Amino acid sequence: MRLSRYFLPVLKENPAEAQIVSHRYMLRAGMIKQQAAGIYSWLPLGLRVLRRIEAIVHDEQQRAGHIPLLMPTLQPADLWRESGRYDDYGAEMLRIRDRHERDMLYGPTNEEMITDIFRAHVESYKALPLTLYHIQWKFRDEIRPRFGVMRGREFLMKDGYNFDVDKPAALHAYNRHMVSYLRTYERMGLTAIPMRAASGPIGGDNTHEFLVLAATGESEVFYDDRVTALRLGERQIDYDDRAQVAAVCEEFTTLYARTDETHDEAAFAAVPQAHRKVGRGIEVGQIFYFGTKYSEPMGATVVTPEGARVPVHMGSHGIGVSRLLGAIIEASHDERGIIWPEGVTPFPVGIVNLKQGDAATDAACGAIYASLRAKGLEPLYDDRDERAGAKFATMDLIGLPWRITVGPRGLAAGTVELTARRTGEAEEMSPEAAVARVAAIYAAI
Ligand code: P5A
Repeated sequence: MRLSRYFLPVLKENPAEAQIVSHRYMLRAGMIKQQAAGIYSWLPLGLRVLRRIEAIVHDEQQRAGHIPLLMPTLQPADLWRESGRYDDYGAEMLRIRDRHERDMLYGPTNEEMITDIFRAHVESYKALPLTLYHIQWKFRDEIRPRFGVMRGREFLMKDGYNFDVDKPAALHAYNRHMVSYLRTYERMGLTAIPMRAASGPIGGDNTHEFLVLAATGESEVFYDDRVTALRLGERQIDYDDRAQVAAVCEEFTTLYARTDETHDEAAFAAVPQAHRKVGRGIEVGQIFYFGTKYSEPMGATVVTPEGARVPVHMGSHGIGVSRLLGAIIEASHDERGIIWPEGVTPFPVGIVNLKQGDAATDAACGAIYASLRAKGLEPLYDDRDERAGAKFATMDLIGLPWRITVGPRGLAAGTVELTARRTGEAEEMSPEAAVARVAAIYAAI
């Protein structure tokens, strides 16, 4: 993408309404624009990151055997009357009436609708286990939307729902989600710690939240700091292997880690003092097992091998897709701007032309641009007629992990400069070597 032809409405000033760094940088980098409290347009740069995050979520869900579908944002109130949640959900639910006076709502979550789909089409235990998921906009009329996409009213969620014949099978689905979430967050460069939590309006008593530690997080968290060193890494997971999946969950949930809702002072006191930490975290996901809470009132049953008709055991599992942009920026930035991890960056590399209009420099930039694209890497090429300082400031603000700087002086010696955004380290090398290096970095992730 040539910056001269792109739409990147960067702000020079710090927007007054932004209280935390991720919100400030998302506005300044021209990623989002607020349209109403807690409701945002996704501008091109923000959309590119959102799509990258979605792609990782899809990839890891499907690796775990979960099946995508797409449910609508608007739902009939009658489904929620069946589960009993229509009245319980309260003021957070946006209620709408259509021209036929039918009660509708903008979905805050989809337990009822997925249960309706299941009961319409599934009869036998032979269809199980089954996990369906989608990535879809939700609306919750939060009383205090704030911090940009972090606590929006309209926000993008991945929500998945498992259907199993009995509790042990459903607990395996719960564990499978926990492990697939660990991998999902790691691919985004995040450490998200599963913490025992409270279930709220979703229900059930088995639930974990995934927290990214950050001073600006909305949840108070209590943890043994050895939990922050755990990594799934490259290990192979067989998602059908109940024992292996359960062992990973045990590894990640044995050390003390709880949100304030389930915090237990006595148990926390048993953590060696040097490891006992109190902090704040951003909730980037939550998983639930709630048994037959929806299947029973809504009649979602299967016939077992013994011929009995039983309500299915269910759970639901959510990732805050749009919130993740904020969480990643909170975890990865400096005083000049965002530092995207390679896994989610909007563009893999930026090209800065130090002397726009100089024939040799323009040609070298054009060649680098073309060869990166030929390798499937879309660079952001700053071909504007601007001072070098302004170009560097834009690149630093929008946070591309790598930058290739091209100028007449370097070219005379046959070199360009490859700079790492995170460390600021720069290396001179031939244009071909810079392209090869960037390609190798992205081939490895
Ligand atoms: C699980 C999936 C659920 O709704 N039902 C379907 C269950 N869980 S949850 O914890 O309430 O939400 C899942 C994740 O969505 C993100 N989230 C938000 N993101 C931005 N703005 C909000 N107002 C908001 N509310 C929830 C969180 O990351 C949460 O973990």
